[in-house]
Amino acid sequence: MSDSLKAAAMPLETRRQSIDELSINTIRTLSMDAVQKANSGHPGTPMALAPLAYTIFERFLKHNPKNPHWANRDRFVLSNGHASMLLYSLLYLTGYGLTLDDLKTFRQWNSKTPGHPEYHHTPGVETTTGPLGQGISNSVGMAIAERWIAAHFNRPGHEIFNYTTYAICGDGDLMEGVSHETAAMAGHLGLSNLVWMYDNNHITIEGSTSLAYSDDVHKRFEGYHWNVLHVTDANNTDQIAAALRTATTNPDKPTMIIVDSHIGYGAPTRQDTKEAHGEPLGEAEIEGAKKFYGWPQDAKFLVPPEVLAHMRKAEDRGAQWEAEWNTKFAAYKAEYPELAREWEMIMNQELPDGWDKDIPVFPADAKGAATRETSGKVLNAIAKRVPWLLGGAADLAPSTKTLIAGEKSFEKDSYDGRNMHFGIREHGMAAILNGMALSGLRPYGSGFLIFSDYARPSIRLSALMGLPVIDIFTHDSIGLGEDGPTHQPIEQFMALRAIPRMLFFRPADANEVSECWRVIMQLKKHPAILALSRQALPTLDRSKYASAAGAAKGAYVLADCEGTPEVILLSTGSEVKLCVAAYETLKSEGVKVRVVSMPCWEIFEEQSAEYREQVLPNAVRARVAVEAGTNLGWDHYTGLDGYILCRADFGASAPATELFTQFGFTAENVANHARKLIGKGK
Ligand SMILES: Cc1ncc(C[n+]2csc(CCOP(=O)(O)OP(=O)(O)O)c2C)c(N)n1
Repeated sequence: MSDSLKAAAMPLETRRQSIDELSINTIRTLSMDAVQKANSGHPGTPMALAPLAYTIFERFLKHNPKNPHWANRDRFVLSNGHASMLLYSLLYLTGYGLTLDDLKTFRQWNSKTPGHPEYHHTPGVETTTGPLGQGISNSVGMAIAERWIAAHFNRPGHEIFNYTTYAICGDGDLMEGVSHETAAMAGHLGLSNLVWMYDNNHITIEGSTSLAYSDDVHKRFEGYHWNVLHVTDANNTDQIAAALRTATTNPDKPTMIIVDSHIGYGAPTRQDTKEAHGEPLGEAEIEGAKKFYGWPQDAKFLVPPEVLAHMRKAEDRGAQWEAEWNTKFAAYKAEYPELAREWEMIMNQELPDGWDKDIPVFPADAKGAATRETSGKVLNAIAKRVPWLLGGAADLAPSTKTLIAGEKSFEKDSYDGRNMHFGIREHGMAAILNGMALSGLRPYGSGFLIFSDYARPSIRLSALMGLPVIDIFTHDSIGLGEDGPTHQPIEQFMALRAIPRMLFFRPADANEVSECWRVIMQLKKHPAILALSRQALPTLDRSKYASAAGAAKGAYVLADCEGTPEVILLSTGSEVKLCVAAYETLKSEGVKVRVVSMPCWEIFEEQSAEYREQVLPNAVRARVAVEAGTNLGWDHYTGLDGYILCRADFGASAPATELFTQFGFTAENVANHARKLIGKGK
């Protein structure tokens, strides 16, 4: 039977429902049917939250389904991403280009409706969610971005940017630590453009939340300086709308709306049970729920035509909003052409002409400087020309050298500031950076490399989403010295290199820092990590050794011999200088030796086979890799015949020079291993 025939055959009860009720029940039943067909997924939460999500989309969200990228759209984030069918149903019904067939192929190979919402994959999905706590934390970054964009671009009489970010979350989101970090920041910053709606259903996977959770959410958010509202019945759309109205007119605080709901609402035996969370309901429960909703019990994927017609009006509203905005933007552009051009560059991921003009070239210097120091200089040189490059540190800016000179702090009373203060919240920082990057900005965060572990879940998502976030991690090895093994990264290089699509940079000297930044700024679909030294590193004499421009290829021959080398020394970051010193010794002994600096493995792997063969000739099997981190992975370059001079165990507390000596990171040791490999060992 066609949908319209089915709709015509709907029971009287169904037809008497208001268009709101019909629409809500359509969202519910589509979600139930899709999960059942996939035999996998989470039906209970879409059933419970359909009235909430419907009210947002129908009455509050300013969006344009025909252009999911419209600049001034409100953002909607489903942080409890397991309830993805709620979002897909809404995206289909409001006209984002999803089809009913897409809903019927929920969770299947190549479908537009994967298990959890994926950014870039499904039009209208603003961020990838599923790892609980991330979506709401991204929403804080989105709200921060809007505040900055509004402060930077709006002019008297030209309020070009004024959007709101809405996020729905569940118990899991609020239990996760990252939500505490980012909610605290949102409250501190007074982000009145942010609304979270908490699905207070008292159920998680193991059962009642009372097993593990007794936070007073109201007090918790009041304590963060949020405005807290309560909706006592998730089915009461008037109550929901009233709360949203209050939330969106609040002048100076983010709003948390606690919504009391019933998971699996309407299922005869599964409502309010843990089974409603993550199991298909089964045919009998579905029929019972449909009966409860006054829905034809045997209909599957039924969309009453009047519901589709009603909800697709979102397209007309959206087109009109965007057209009005385009008119406003045109007037703005006429008056402020340079600012308008800036915005267009942001939208197109372009960089201003001459953005890299001031990137310094550092003169050779045996004493040199820490790469964190030179990075600070390069960052400042770029920031002057790229206004939307902004960021900060997790309370470590004096160490990470990430302050932009002459710029204000981003604070409640100065949203145009570019120096951000994330507090001691690495995870929250990384999640916020993702939200900012999703809003078009080029955000950077910084901290000690060891604490990348604290930020890792969000860093991983930046890679999965292909966001050009920049993470500046300093104190990148045992070279940080006396703080000891708690602070000395060992496995972090490899752990970060292991993240697909992540580009991990570890420059060897000041000029490699410049070149790495030059590459990083041009990235559009990859996040980057810059691992930088605390300790000074010599600035190599580039008239003697190869140009640092080679860093753009990920790895390059830094120092070479005539003809084919007998042995190759490979290294990154602070250990390159040891290889260069060993090279000089070996060369003076008549050994044919090459040094390869490898600031970014991932980029090197992208080079042509010819280039890689030029740098690391297959025939040269005597290779010594030197890196003050774990050995795991280096055998990819050293092969079975090479030697890996690494530190696979934890570090220790002592001055850096002592640690390097004790752990064998000396030029002499490098040279010895090289000699041994070519049978010239002493
Ligand atoms: C970081 C993280 N840990 C664990 C999970 C697995 N998981 C998915 S849903 C869920 C329970 C969430 O409960 P709640 O937020 O109350 O969702 P509801 O049951 O209301 O749908 C868990 C533990 C996850 N997705 N992310």
